[in-house]
Amino acid sequence: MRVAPTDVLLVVDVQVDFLPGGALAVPDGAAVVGPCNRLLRLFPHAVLTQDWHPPGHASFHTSYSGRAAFETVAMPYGAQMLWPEHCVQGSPGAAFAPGLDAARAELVIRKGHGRDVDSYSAFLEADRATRTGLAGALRERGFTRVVLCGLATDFCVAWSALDARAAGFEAVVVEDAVRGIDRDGTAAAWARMGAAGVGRIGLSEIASGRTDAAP
Ligand code: VGL
Ligand code: ZN
Repeated sequence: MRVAPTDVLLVVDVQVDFLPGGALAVPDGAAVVGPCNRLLRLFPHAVLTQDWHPPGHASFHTSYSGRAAFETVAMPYGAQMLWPEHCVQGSPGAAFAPGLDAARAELVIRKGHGRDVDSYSAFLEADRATRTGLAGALRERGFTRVVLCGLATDFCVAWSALDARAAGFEAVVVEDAVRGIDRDGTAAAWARMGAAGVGRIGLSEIASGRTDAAP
């Protein structure tokens, strides 16, 4: 694919807590930083997401007595997977990965900031009713295709790609610029995305649309 002026890159949750050594480390998560930087150079427009939870967030197992990480609890909006405390607002773990070329991004969407509702998706919180405002922002700017990279394939990347489709955008995930938390979950996420019309592409298949670049 060639990058078009109506494309926007969505760099999902490339944050310290999702890298090796972080509170909710994604296996091989650091491997996405280089490819995401390459994409940040290729795409003239980029938005970053930042998982951004208050202390005592409803997705933390420590917010319940006798609950372990990776168990699920019933929330008013459905089943909620419980996680180790991660990406607490303003904490070092919530910062963008060191080395991520974040400066050029035009917009940062922070998500999961309400104490009682999680948000894997950059578009819609887990109650599936509260909008983040991203769809409106992208539409107002005239973007029609969302190209996704970052962490984690089976959670925030997949939910964001599916919701991009649901909101009427084309969506494409760059397969070598994402990593998943769980292997089976990641395979299932790719299947769901494929069924929803989310495209899958390799980094090497993306050519710059900039007129100053060689064809
Ligand atoms: C994520 C679990 C909890 C993600 C965020 O970025 O994929 N996963 N919070
Ligand atoms: Zn989170």
